[in-house]
Amino acid sequence: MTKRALITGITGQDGSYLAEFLLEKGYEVHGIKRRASLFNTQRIDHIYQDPHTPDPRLQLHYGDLSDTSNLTRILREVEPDEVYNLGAQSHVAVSFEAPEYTADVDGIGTLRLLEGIRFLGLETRTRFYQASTSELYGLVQETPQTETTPFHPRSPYAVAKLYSYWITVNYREAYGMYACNGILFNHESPRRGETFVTRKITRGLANVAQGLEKCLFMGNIDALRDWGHAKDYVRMQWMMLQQDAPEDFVIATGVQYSVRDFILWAADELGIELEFTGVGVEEVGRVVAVRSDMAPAVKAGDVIVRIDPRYFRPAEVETLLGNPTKAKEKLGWEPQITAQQMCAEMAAEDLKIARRHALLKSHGMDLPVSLEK
Ligand code: NDP
Ligand code: GDR
Repeated sequence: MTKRALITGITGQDGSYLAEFLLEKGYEVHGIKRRASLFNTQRIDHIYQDPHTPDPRLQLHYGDLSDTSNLTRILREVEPDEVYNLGAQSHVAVSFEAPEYTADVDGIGTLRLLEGIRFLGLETRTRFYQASTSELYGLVQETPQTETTPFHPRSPYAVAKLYSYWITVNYREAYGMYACNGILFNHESPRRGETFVTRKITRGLANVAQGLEKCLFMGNIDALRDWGHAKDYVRMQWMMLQQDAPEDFVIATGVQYSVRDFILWAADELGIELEFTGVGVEEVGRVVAVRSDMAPAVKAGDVIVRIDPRYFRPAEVETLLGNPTKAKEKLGWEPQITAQQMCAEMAAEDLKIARRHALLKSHGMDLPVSLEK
């Protein structure tokens, strides 16, 4: 029997990798996409199938996590074996600006799905994965963090995700549903949204290298994160739904680096030797030497990284480091891509894009480069 999966957030970073993964496993994949005034399916266009083909294995439904009747109707139509709830307003800094919307989508949205499954009598058939997050630990109580480390969320995003974590546990305990949380630490890829720190760095430095931007403006570069690759992490999301009994798992690499480290790696991948000097908001990243033709627009002495306090958060999560022992021992999961390898892949992809832009520019076709607002 072909299994059917429903993915909320299929147009996002994880949704796109998970959809690829499940299609390769032979699943029929349904995804919820939002109506937008511009196309928003770039990450899945390569696996999209013309709906006129007979029995397309990837089907998209318009919907929104804020819309109960829409979610319930989609659940009824699809009758999924597995639901992956990846949809969210997923940006921590933005959640301080839109806290109520974030609570609705990232918190109550999860309840809407769980209730929909129950209302339709699917609770014994449908397995449910909740995209929980290391942001739950926030002000960390223990290092490294495990499945039993207490939570202390530090943003409206994390507080909304805390609700989702517990409502998932509650539906498991109250109704015997196969529902589980993956507590995932930061994971990135060339498909990462442009305003998350890793992608902002690789994209920004590639643009600087090619002369499309002058300088990269950063927030707290002392922040420490445990970064993995999204491809490794979506595999684990699927594995968590294939067990005999539902359980929650921490997914992390167990290795921690600073944002500053990531900037230095990305610069190095672009042939730029960079050094940081100064302290606090006066700290700058200055070019020491340029070692290749990848960065024709920069020269020794240029300041290409500066601190802009607008990117500081009202409450910061300074340090996160996960302990994935349970996932390794119980599920045999091992991350295969290191943070440095991932950074190299991201920098190479962003350099390709920046080179295309620079080429167009040199022929008088000046495409606007979106900068972070
Ligand atoms: P992205 O921001 O790349 O993707 C989020 C997805 O959610 C997009 O498809 C987006 O649609 C969709 N979405 C946003 N708002 C709504 C809404 N109101 N209704 C329905 N869909 C909506 O996130 P990631 O792929 O990186 O993360 C996937 C999930 O995992 C998220 O829940 C995130 O919070 C969580 N998480 C992520 C981690 C990470 O490091 N990446 C770590 C831990 C947890 P659109 O494309 O239209 O914007
Ligand atoms: P995070 O990821 O908040 O951990 O949430 P992000 O990449 O946004 O920030 C990581 C750290 O870098 C610091 N930082 C900056 N961040 C951004 N975005 N822009 C900057 O200019 C900048 N300068 C420094 C941040 O302060 C922070 O400490 C991500 C999201 O994917 C969540 O959805 C997910 O739940 C968590 O990871 C785990």
